Amino acid sequence: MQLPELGRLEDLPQDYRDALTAKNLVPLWPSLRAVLPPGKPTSKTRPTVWPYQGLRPLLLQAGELTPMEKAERRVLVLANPGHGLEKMQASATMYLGMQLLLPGEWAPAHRHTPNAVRMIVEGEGAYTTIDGEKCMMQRGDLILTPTGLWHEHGHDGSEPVVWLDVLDLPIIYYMEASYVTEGKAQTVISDAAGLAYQRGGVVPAPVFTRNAASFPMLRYPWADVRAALQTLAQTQPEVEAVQVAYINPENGADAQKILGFSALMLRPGETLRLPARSCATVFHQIEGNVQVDADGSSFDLAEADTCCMPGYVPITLCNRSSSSPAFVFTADDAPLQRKLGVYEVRPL
Ligand code: GTQ
Repeated sequence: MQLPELGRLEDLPQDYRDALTAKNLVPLWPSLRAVLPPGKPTSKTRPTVWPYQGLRPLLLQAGELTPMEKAERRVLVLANPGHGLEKMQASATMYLGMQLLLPGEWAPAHRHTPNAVRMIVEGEGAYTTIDGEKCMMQRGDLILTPTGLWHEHGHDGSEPVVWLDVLDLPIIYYMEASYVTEGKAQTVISDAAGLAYQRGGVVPAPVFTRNAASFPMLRYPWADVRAALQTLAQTQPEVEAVQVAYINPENGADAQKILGFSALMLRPGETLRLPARSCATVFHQIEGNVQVDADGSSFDLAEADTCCMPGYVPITLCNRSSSSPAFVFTADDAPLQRKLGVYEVRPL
């Protein structure tokens, strides 16, 4: 239905507009359609792809140009031009960065209000220590750094290590709730982070001292997630999407409170049509080659490539190989939207 056209700012006499401005007042009607567009939100989030082979040499160059002491976190931010590059946003809520740590380097301990996760892209021998739990980094692993927990990154290996940071920094910053506290190097309490939780159906439950930690599992090894996807594909061939969600094993809730994370397997030659959802979605290719189509854009993801798509558009994923499965990591802001009551799925 066509909405009636509303009065414009220019329709008002200048002296009236000046009188409003002088009293910090603004008429709603000239802006009403902009803040409440009919049917579907306007989105600054543009479909955007960041091919890894394009950014990798620049990230390695940052390793030569900027020592750790001058960077603290050596990161190239994957910024969405629709929001303006200087905003450092992939979407309204999501921040993406590729972080480089060179052998022997140390990214000092701090803690902050935004939640972070790391998806390891390449290299061996690096680790991150979160509240005393040392988490080794291997390609495809997901490591959580929930809000407020101390974390620092170290590297005992011999090759550069790169990982993808996904943070809810834009929304926390917008809320004027983003800040950091610097700290001293942590004492490692355990280097078997989360191992106690990596068995389906059972969680640690010592009598009397049941762990009520809100983030009991910090590391989700790719080998286990990949095996879960392959088992799902083998045992439930009729399932529409071979997909697993990263959850908190104590309570089955999303692994973190604001952003949600999942892994998808596309069977050889498979095309998957995802309905329009209100959340924005990030796709990161772990293995294989997937074509992502949405909102008039088409991205051919090679290994380690990352793209983001706005909400409210259907998305099609297509495994370009007819002989090998493809594996994709996804991040979205569905957990936040569900909590706020604005999450929607619009069936195809
Ligand atoms: O590794 O702690 O990409 O604090 C941005 C902010 C990474 C980190 C980022 C951070 C970190």
